[in-house]
Amino acid sequence: MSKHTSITEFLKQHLQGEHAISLNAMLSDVIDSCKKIAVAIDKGAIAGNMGSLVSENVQGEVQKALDVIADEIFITCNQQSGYVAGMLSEEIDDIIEIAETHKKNGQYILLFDPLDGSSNVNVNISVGTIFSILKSTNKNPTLADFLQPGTSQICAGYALYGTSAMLVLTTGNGVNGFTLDTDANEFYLTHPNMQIAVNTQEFAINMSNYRFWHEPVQRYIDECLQGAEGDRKKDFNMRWVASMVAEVHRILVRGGIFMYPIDTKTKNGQPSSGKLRLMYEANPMSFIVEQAGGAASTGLLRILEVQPSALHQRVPVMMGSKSEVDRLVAYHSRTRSSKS
Ligand code: AHM
Ligand code: MG
Repeated sequence: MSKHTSITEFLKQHLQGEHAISLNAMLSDVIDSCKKIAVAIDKGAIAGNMGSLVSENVQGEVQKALDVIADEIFITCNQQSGYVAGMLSEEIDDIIEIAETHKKNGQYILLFDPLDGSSNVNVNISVGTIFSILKSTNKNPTLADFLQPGTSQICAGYALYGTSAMLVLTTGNGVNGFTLDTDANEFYLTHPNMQIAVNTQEFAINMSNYRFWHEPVQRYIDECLQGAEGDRKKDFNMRWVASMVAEVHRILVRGGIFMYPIDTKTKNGQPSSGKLRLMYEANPMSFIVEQAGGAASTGLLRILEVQPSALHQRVPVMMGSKSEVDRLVAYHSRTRSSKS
């Protein structure tokens, strides 16, 4: 018997209010899918799960990239509770409709990135799954039902497939982290009431984009790099895993700031609006970060208050220790007011 509380027991004890029964059923399916994805990741190349394309191996067997496998697992498992009315995946352009037989009590929308950081798969570095749950007013949700701001989320979480597999969750009442015991095939509460340190000396950003950033982000990073000799009067450390789940998890454990800002690059002739997706990356992670005492901003707006206009919309992301996010927001507002 583990001395830790199992996630099943924890949810039974802690979920309260109007969503308790439905959330319990939905989270049980989310948990199952994350366990299955963890197994597929563990097997890696042995199961032919690597590579970046759906392809055939020499025996003519179909090999699938892990992000396709993770997506299929997540979609299949999460139709079972009967509470999900519609889904949105990073891997699929359109809304995923749920068969009538699967939505007896369909009142919720599940949004997810089945395998975030998947460029890390072939080099055996941490990846994760991110999810967000919204209430739907409609049993057959339309685009308008999906386009709710992050403040409407009733639950968000991520699984991190790292040195151990972990599941981190919020239902708007703090953040709790669970570690997968692979022998028992159960997650146990190992990180209760996670809190982000207010002050930090660690930042995460893809430095290769420096010349494309706007001035407030360049200024913030310049000051971090100047360290003890500069205005910040302290040295900073830098990390970049290229997996948002791993960066946010590190911030929950030891503080720091993670940024994927807007830049001056263009894609298909369109100006950049950041790399990360609002609905199933930025919003769930912002909900978790705020619930752990941190902050999350685009630089100009609280991420959770951004009104979505498209399912796969991208946003600039700055999240983590509150004092650092506040500083970045102040740099952005100074630039804005000096231009007006
Ligand atoms: P993905 O959803 O296609 O994996 O992309 C999101 C990932 C984030 O996890 C990570 O922060 C970022 O992309 C890494 O970007 P870069 O390739 O610039 O390092
Ligand atoms: Mg992603």
